Amino acid sequence: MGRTNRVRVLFATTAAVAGLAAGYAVAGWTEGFVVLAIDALIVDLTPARVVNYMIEAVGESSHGFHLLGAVAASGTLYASAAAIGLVIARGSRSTAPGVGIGIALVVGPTLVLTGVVLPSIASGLAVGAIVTVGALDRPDGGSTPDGTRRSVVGAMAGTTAVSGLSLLLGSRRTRRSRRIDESFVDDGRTADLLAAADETGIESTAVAPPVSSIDAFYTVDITTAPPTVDATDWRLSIRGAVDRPRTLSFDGIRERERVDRFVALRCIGEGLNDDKLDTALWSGIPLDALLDEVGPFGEYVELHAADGYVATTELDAVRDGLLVYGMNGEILPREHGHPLRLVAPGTWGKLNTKWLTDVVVREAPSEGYWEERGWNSEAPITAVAKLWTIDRLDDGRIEVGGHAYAGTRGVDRVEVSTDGGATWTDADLADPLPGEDVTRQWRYRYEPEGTHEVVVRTIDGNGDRQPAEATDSFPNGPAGWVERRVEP
Ligand SMILES: Nc1nc2c(c(=O)[nH]1)N[C@H]1C(S)=C(S)[C@@H](COP(=O)(O)O)O[C@H]1N2
Ligand SMILES: [Mo]
Repeated sequence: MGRTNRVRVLFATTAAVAGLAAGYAVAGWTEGFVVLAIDALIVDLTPARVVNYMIEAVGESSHGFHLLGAVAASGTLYASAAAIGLVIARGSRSTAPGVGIGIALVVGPTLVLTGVVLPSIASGLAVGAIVTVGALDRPDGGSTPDGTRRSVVGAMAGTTAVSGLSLLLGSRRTRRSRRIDESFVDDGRTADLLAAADETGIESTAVAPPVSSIDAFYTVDITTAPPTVDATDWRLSIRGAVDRPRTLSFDGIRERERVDRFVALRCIGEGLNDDKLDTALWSGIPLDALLDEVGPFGEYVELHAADGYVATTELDAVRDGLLVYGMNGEILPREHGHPLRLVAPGTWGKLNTKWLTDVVVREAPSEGYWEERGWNSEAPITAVAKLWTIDRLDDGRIEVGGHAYAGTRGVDRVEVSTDGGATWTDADLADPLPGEDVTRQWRYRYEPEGTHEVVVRTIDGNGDRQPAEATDSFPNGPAGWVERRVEP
């Protein structure tokens, strides 16, 4: 590479870093940040086979891979814009046209990708600034190699300093975007329900509480950052194959009589003993009542969301669902679907659409995000006893424990074997939580003898024992008995 080219690459790279930093400073970790917009595009365009493989092989951390791709793609975009600007600026008498083109090539695509004005302009100006510094350095116009080095180093040092500040501003912006200026108006009912739920808890220092805190509750998203939806502008539209389509506002929904219900969510793509299974107290309004008002004449439903997600199933599968705006007595947090999500007992997590915008009734079945990728939305929830904790007690005994779950069939018993499945004993169970689709804590204490295999299985409310046959999570959810080796 010639010296001029090398200098150009250095300036272009610096400009890209400056542009991304400026965008992050203004947008924070939201969909207004170009990296996350490109990331969402990558997720959208990734073939189903790859998405399924990543979920099974890598799990949630698979977000890291496409995020890396998104950083590379947005960096390349900004660096190319800067390089083109630089070439034009250096080739003409005035730097203005080159700088202008560099800015335009950043602002235009960023605006198209994110749809948000301010971060786009901030990125454009940052790239423009570096292009200006680069353009003022002209090898043919009297700049010495030393002068060039000084301006490259200056641009890089300046960018590093500004990037540090951007990190700070961006993370403050992220925090602000997570805070929701809505209070959950409650009459103390949720607090009473949560206190009563706490009472059902099993005596153990290791087993997770019966109701998961908002922070402990798992999240699964198709995008890397949850969308920011302002409840004031947001509307829920119920339309399609219905006699009287309706649009509801957030206030309109909150004026209706509220229902509070404990419901568990579990991700169909989780590993057998993973912890993408949690129960919370959800507050909202019954979907059924709204359906009666609109008069559906189709049997299928599409649930559309603000992040581009669509879930599809038979209407009857979600009819018992709640449209919720409250979680554990608080306003539904952004990562769990603010302002409104569906929580439908008896369904896998993926139908429980967050950031819900449209309920579209259909006369024929259609395919949503996961259905297009081969996952079965009608698969019954598989039964599971999770073996989450192996706790050594002070008296030398071992306590194993976890949560058991079988969808709306409920959990009647949990059986434990400490000899690899040869003999079985009943585990202690927590009192059941109120609710028809909830998890149940279990624990078992015993005197260990040497290295041994602990196996657990549940028996559901119908008296059916969890099948032993192991299957992958794709496409019907994970099955089989959880087994863990315990060292003395
Ligand atoms: N809009 C939207 N809704 C969504 C998802 C999503 O990516 N976007 N993920 C689904 C999946 S796969 C699961 S398991 C649950 C998880 O809900 P949680 O993140 O609140 O635990 O949300 C479902 N609803
Ligand atoms: Mo999921």
